[in-house]
Amino acid sequence: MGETHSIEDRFQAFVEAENKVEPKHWMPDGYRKTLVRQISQHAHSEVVGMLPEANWITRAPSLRSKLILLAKVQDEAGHGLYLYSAAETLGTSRDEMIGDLLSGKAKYSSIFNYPTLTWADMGAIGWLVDGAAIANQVMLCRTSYGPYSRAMVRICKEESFHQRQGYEIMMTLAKGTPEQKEMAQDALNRWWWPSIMMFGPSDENSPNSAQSMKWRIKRKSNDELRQEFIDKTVPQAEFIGLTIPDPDLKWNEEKGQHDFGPINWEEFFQVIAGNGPCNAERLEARRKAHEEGAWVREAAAAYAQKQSARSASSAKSAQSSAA
Ligand code: BYC
Repeated sequence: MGETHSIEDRFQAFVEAENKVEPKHWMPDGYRKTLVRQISQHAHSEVVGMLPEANWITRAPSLRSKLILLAKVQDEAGHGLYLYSAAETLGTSRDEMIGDLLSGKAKYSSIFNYPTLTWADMGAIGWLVDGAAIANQVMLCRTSYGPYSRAMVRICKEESFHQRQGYEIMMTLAKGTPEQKEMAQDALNRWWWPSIMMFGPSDENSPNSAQSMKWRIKRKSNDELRQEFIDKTVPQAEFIGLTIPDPDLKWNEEKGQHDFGPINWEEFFQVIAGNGPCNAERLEARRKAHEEGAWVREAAAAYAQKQSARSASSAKSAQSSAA
């Protein structure tokens, strides 16, 4: 008689064979819960992430830069929508997820709790924040949950445009007047460490990583991705003549990667606990937008109801004329 395998074992073998899990498949409760947490937090990050950049749309220095920034911010809204849709396939409603964001229960990326003080911050966000997001999201294109993985493929294409948009701003400022170069350097100084923190706590302090790696939700660890991002970004800074604000940063020939200085984890944990420089302001802006959008949701619901009543009554009359 052959060995009997539990349904959990079969699920594990299924993901290890690089199959994609689809909404109608059986999955462990923990797998579903982890995905709803991660995908909804990812969606919230896209939507909250629109705020620091939207702050500069009216002040962009040219029509060209305004158009590009506007398109980028709209892309982030689109990413939020794909991601909420992917999370909804797991059986949690969008209303519930948004409710958790507005009540402060759900997290969103720590990075969006920092202020955008100058135009150079638009460059630093595109270059560093979108650059970090790409490193994480290229890995997530291979995640085991089908709808999440497919959303990531599309999002990554747009993110690479965003990263270039940011780097172009930094390059222009770095080649500009001494004041412009200083502005670019100041933005790099302020955004570098928060961008490094975006990858999450170090592997030994990451409670969700081991299980997520086992289920192939995550394919690389927080520290691996952080290292990849640093190694890729350091030469980009050198190329435009800017200095990464880390005196301990140096190439380690033996390891074939950069060594870098200590991360201020106290700051990171404060920010994700709601005590960052802009947490209250960001949530307030989202709550206001949600309240002000109530009429749109009501109108859409009333329209949907009217349409379904209309199609129900036409189906009924078709039935009675057939009879
Ligand atoms: N910020 O066990 P860990 C964008 C939380 S938006 C806040 O390692 P996990 C863009 C973590 O949630 C891109 N919280 O967790 C948009 C967990 O808390 P809970 C956003 C963080 O899930 C607009 C706890 O710390 N990208 O690109 O295995 C304009 C322990 O962590 C953070 C994504 O969301 C953080 N940085 O790994 C421009 C990517 N890090 O939930 C750009 C998708 C950790 O247990 N998410 N925490 O209470 C992921 O890949 C993973 O969730 C993470 C964390 C790598 C972030």
